[in-house]
Amino acid sequence: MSISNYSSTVIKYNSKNFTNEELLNLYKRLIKPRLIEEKMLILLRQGKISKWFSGIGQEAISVGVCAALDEEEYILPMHRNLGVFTTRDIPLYRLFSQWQGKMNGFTKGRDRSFHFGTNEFNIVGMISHLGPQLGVANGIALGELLQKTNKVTAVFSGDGGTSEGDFHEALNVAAVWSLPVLFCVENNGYGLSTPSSEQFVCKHIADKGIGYGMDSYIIDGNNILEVYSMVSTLVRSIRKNPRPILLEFKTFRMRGHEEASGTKYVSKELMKHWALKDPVENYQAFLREEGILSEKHEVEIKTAIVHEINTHLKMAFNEPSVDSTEMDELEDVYQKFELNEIKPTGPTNNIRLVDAIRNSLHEGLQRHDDLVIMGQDIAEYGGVFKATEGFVDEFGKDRIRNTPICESSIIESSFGMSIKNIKTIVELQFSDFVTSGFNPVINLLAKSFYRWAQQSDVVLRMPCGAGIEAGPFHSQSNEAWFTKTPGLKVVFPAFPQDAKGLMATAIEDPNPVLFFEHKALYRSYYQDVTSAYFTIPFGKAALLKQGNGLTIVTYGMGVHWALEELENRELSVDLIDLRTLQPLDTETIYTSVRKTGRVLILQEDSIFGGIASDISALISEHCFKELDAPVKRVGGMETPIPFAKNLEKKYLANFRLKKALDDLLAY
Ligand SMILES: Cc1ncc(C[n+]2csc(CCOP(=O)(O)OP(=O)(O)O)c2C)c(N)n1
Repeated sequence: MSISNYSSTVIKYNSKNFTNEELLNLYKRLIKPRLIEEKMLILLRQGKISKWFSGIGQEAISVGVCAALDEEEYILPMHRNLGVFTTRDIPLYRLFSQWQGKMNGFTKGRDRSFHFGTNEFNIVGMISHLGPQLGVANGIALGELLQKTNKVTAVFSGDGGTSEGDFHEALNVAAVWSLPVLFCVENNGYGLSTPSSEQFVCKHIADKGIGYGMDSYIIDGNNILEVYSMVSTLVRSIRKNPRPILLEFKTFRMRGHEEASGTKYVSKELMKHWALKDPVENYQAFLREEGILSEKHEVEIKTAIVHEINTHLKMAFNEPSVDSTEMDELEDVYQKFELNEIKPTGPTNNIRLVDAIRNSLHEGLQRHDDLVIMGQDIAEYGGVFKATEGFVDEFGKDRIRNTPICESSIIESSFGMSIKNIKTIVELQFSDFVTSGFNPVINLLAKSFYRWAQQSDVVLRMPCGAGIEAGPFHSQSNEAWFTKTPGLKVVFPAFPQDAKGLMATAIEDPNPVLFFEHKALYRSYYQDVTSAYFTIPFGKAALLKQGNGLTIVTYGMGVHWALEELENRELSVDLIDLRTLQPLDTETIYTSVRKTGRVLILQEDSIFGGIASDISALISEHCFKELDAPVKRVGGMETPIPFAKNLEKKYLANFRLKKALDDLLAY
């Protein structure tokens, strides 16, 4: 613990509007993360904690921004923002336990360092990918706006992080939707080892605000009073007049990217220059010179904080290492959900798949008066497949939201809305375009419940499938990209009645659901669909035909191909329509295969790495002795999906179905 030896300040402070008590409070807040870090560096060298991203030299930003917000206002820090966590007064032992992967942390040992969120303290921590934070902040801010809370959301990024597409998308969406978000960019000169000059060429990051039609300001990030005053003024203004603002805090990273990586690539002169601008030392010196902080008081304050640190460290070290059962881990992948199963009864209407989905969405909007649907062209235009036609007139623009073309940001926002307990449905215009929002699906929606018990109450609508001569980017059946990721549910109905009931369940389920809708079935297939509201549980396949000679396992368009093929044959077949792929109804599959001894698995997607391969492996493991023939998989060719009719026809699985069936029966 050092006592300030600065004789005068390099930073010029303007304390005109502060009382001495306020100035001292900020001082206590400012030195706390510094003192914790000094301790952490020792522990790191002793191998007692893992990786550390130092915020030394940047504390005034975390502390100043956080102190300027109300405690109920969400703040989304990055890896160097210890000061956010301490300013929100999280008990230190919980932070220390988090860093040691212990139970008193926030992730049951499942994630490290600052990778956690806590609604108790209105903090949402980052995922490693940096940029998604910005889109999540938009979702929270949209939630605040719709709930009329007059609250601001603040989110951090480094200068390096601003190069990510997420940054551009988030600022654009926030501007278009006038979201009350404070985008706080800490320009500390480097992204890992890459200097800002190799990251972007505009003079200031704040200049980017102009491009998004957004006010932006440059703030001396090492001057706690400037940070606090500016941010306080701006948040007061945003609360009254919701809009995003971009702030660039000029600062410097005084230590390596992480402790192990060093600072060799930074010149000594630059280090010296910024060392003189140390935010803690300067502020201390200022308070001393102004007679606000005596040496005795400084020692008292520091001694109290060091005592707190040591006491809480002891608590964390005394806590046993984390351990758990396989069952405990598996149970925390999905939020528990008891479906209120409502059976379909009453009159029916002969309608198409797209009508059934529209019907179910409409019921969802009526049943949940805060449910929001977002997607490209879904409002006045009604969506490219017209699934949401007319909704905007009935439910308004707040709930039926056209989005800019930015899948990542919108999916990140849907996660943010979930944090505000608002259900969202996101329509991907074509399921192919989910690649542009892949990261938040796989890393935010899928993993957040397991990591910090945060639900992702989101349905992603995925119009998919081939047979419409639309080529490689409008025809994919990409469900297997998601069935392999724990934390996601994957639904793929083949019939209008199932689509309606499964969509109703998807809306109720607080877990992230990818809902695949085959485009070629939207308008081609009619069925008598129950008019009243009903639900269909996930994980229950439908046995469409029963027989003893063979089992066909399929879903989506495959069901219709199988039905067509069976029309021309006298065969005794169990035909299983899976309906949901995650959860998968393995019992129905095993029971049937044990009875018939022969199985063909049919999918539209190409075979390798698809769900048919996993089902095949499961059957081999569980029904090997009952099999009379090798498991047969039939799927699309191992090529991208071609455009021209004849090529597409040969690509598709039904082209090979007849022969595969013959081979299997002849075995
Ligand atoms: C998408 C992604 N790419 C690369 C990385 C590896 N990475 C972690 S932090 C970092 C540098 C970030 O720089 P900046 O945003 O300026 O923040 P700083 O570390 O300087 O605070 C990099 C490249 C990552 N975490 N995520």
